Amino acid sequence: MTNQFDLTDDQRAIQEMAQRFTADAITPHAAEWDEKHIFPRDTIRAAAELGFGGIYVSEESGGIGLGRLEAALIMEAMAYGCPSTSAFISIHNMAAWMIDRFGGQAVKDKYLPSMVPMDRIGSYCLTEAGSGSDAAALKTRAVRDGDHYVVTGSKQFISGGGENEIYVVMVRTGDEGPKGISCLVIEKDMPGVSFGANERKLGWHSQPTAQVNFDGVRVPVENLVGGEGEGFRIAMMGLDGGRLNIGACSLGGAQRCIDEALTYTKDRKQFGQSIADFQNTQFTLADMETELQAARTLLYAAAVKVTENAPDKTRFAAMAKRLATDTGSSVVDRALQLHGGYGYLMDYPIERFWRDLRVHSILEGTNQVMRMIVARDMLRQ
Ligand code: FAD
Ligand code: 2MC
Repeated sequence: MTNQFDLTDDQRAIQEMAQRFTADAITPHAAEWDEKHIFPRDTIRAAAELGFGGIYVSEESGGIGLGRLEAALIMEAMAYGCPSTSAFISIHNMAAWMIDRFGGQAVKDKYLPSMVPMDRIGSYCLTEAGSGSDAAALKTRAVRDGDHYVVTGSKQFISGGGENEIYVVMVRTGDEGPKGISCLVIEKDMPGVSFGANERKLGWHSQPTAQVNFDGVRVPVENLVGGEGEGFRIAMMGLDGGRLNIGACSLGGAQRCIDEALTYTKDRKQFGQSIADFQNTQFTLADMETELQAARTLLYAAAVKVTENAPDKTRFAAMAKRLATDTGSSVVDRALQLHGGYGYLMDYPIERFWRDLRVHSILEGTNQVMRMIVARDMLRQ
């Protein structure tokens, strides 16, 4: 990786620590996790020992209190080994941050001491079967009953569903639309919580995805994060950071595939020469590198804006997520082409990255929704 974007010494040290952790604890196992659908809880806990379970959770709450560029560097580094595991850790960070940033002291004390070390892992629950892109149309209902909310409804496609202990759930406490939505922390073991089957997916095999159901679940009022009606804004602010991290996971995966393609094309011989000697190969590699560096530069710039709470941070996070995930997938696709038939085999890692990165253009807001966010903001001015 040559683009260092004027990183500080501390940022480089964090990046190098995450790269070393990836080389030792992620890369050697990622193919097996993918093939056998292994959820690597021990490796995830080991990541938390480095502080990666509370990257932008404040130090007062036990996190390491870093900014969003540092988080992106960590996610990018871990995705070099396994984009699915890196993204899973990112989602936990988003959930923990929402509790830390918007929760009262009681809810923070109850959950963050076990979430930061990832003894208890967090899921983020916004999507429902009938409301994906149109997230503000969600129907899961929470009705106040004394000092509890009674929650009924169902969340679809939840990363970590059935495995994770903590669910940060967007529920309807008021009228239709975004202003009727609140954010509640619900535990796996609360009576009335149940899970659908683990979804069978194209990629992201190192983590489960499942429906999460709530049937009259009694949740203490102290588990409310932020005020009633503030849940949608909190969910969107969580996603400003989550989208950066998903983009960073695409950058890391694509970088790995560029490095694999460099090695392979120098080694592979056809027509009596290395395929790296064909100008088509060289031009392809040059475009892959150029486009990835451009996407990386935008993503790092967007991360700084989210850290600084800049007024245009949401637009930049959306632009960066769109560009990094589309570019990442396109780079990996070209790396696969350069591997010829071997790229299609599980003997090489490329096909796994191709499958894992594909979903990044869909989740945490589809890339069409990202364009919608950008254009709306442009037209508002
Ligand atoms: P839809 O909203 O039905 O979209 C279908 C198509 O229509 C898309 O191409 C979309 O871009 C397009 N479209 C929709 N509206 C518009 C519009 N206004 N203009 C133009 N095009 C439009 N959600 C969670 O809350 N938590 C999770 O942990 C989570 N993890 C996930 C893990 C996986 C593996 C997957 C696949 C999804 C996950 N999701 C999660 C859900 C994910 O965020 C949604 O799938 C995504 O937001 C899209 O919603 P949808 O699937 O309902 O598609
Ligand atoms: N930060 C702060 N506030 C925000 C915000 C942000 N990033 N985005 C929106 N808001 C506010 C907004 O300002 C408005 O408040 P007010 O009326 O006071 O001004 C309110 O929220 C409603 O916003 P919109 O009017 O823009 O709401 P709308 O319903 O039109 O749609 C849209 C918003 C489409 C951007 C949103 O529904 C969306 O992001 N959809 C995609 C869903 C998504 O990303 N799902 C991801 C699930 S998680 C996942 O996939 C994982 C893998 C974890």
